[in-house]
Amino acid sequence: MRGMVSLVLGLVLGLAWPVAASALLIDDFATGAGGFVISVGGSNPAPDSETQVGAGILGGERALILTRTAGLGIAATDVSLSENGVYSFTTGAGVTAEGQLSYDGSSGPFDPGGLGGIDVTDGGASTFVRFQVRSDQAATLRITFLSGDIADTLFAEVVVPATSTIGPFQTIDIPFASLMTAGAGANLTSVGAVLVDITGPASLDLQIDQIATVPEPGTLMLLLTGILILAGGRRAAA
Ligand SMILES: [Ca+2]
Repeated sequence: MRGMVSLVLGLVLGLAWPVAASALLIDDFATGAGGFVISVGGSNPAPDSETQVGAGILGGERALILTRTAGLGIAATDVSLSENGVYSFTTGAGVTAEGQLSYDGSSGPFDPGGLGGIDVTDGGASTFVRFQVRSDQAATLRITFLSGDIADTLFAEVVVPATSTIGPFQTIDIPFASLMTAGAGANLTSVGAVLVDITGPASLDLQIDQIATVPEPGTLMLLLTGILILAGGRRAAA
């Protein structure tokens, strides 16, 4: 009986541990470096974009998009491999822009079903989407999940507090339960595309270190405690 309990415990831990520990990485910006600058002059809106590929990116590909919306100075965006990979959004004095990271698994036109139905809940293990982000001014991050139709989404908007682009990254956790619905919503266990939008004031410098879905902090310890209590009870009974 004790051998059976150990076997069952081993199987449960073997199944539960990697799911809970790994979470689901959307992007840590450690692959697919590059970027571009929207230069001084011209007219607005001034859009530009670049497709970047890498093994660590959800769907293997990200589109880096930036649209200058006011001011005729510089706006720039890039992914740098420094500091374990960082996404940067930068606008000059008097310049505002809208940044977007698009994950749809393809380099063609945006495909709201392009990822083919990814379970961003990790089979239910992940209940939050987590940003590691820092910014020199308050800015707005919006994350959008789509399941095949551009009009049907789950989304959330959060304000990134002004800190610094030199200090540590801030952790912002958004519970899946707090996502808002547009149209018919989306299915988090069958996601076809993920969008991250950045907006803020002029002269904004914002950086993202990582985007992932994660278990609620403490969930793993509760799970292990429950398993150990269960195993202990069975052992006592045997
Ligand atoms: Ca990173």
